[in-house]
Amino acid sequence: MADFAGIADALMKGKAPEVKELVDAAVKEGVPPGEILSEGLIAGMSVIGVRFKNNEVYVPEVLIAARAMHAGMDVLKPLLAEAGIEPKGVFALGTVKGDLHDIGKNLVLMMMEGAGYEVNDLGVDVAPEKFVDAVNDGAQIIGMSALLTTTMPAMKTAIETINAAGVRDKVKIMVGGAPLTQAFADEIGADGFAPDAASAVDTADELLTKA
Ligand code: B1M
Repeated sequence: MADFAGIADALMKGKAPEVKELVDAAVKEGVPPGEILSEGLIAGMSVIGVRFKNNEVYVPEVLIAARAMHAGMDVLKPLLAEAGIEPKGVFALGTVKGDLHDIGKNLVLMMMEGAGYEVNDLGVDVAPEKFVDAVNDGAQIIGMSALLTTTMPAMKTAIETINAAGVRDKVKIMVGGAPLTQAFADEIGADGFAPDAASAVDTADELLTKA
C-alpha cells in the first residue's frame, strides 16, 4: 500500500531524501506514477500553497518543499513520459525586459510544476520576441513577472508583440509581481492576474478552463 500521506508529509517538511525513498518504494510496489504524482507530491505541494497564501509558511519553507518535490519528480519524470501522462498544461514564465528579479518568478514556477503543469523557465530580462517563441513552442499560458514600476510597461510591449506576431489567440497571458494590480492587468490586455504564487495556479486553472 503506497504511503501517499507519508510522501506529502515529507514533502511539506522539505525532507528530500525521504520523499525520494518513499516515491521509489511506491514505484517498486507498482503504483502508477500519475497516482504517486497527484496523491503524494501534488497533494503536499497544494497544502504548502494554501499555507503560503495564508502567511502560515514563508519563502524559505516553499523553496525547501519545492526541492523535496524535485527529488520525487526526478524519479517520476521518466516514468510519466513512458506512461504518456499528459501535463495539465504548458506554462512558460519569464521576468520582463529590464527586470532581473527572479525569486517570485521561481516560486510561481515551482507551484505550477507542483500542480502538474509542464513549465518552461524563460529566465529574466526576457525580450518580447522570446515570449512569442514560447507560444510557438507550445505554451498554452504565458506568464510575465515584473517587480519594478519601471518595467511594468514592458509587459504591455510584450503583449503587443504577441498580438503583432498573430499568435494571441493561441495563448492565455497571465501577469504578476508586487507592484501589479488587476486593474493594470486589464489595462494592458492580459487575461489574468495573480497576487501570489499559490493563486497563480488557481488563475492558470481558470484560464485553461475558459480556453
Ligand atoms: Co530590487 N527592488 N532592485 N533587487 N528588490 C525591489 C523590488 C524594491 C521594491 C526595493 C525598494 O526600493 N523598496 C524596488 C522597486 C521599487 C519600484 O519599482 N517601485 C527595487 C529596486 C529599485 C531595485 C533596483 C533598481 C535597485 C538599484 O539597483 N538601484 C535593482 C533593479 C535591477 C533590475 O531588475 N534591473 C534591484 C535589484 C535587486 C537585487 C538584484 C539586489 C535583488 C534581486 C535578486 C533576485 O531576484 N535574484 C533585489 C531584491 C531581492 C528586492 C526585494 C528586496 C525583494 C524582492 C523579492 O524577491 N521578494 C524588493 C523589496 C521587497 O519586496 N521587500 C526589491 C520576494 C518574492 C517572493 O516576492 O517577487 O513579489 P515577489 O513575488 C511574489 C508575488 O509578487 C507573485 O508571486 C510571488 C510569490 O508569492 N508573483 C507573481 C511574482 N511574479 C508573478 C507572476 C505571476 C503571478 C504572481 O503570474 C505570471
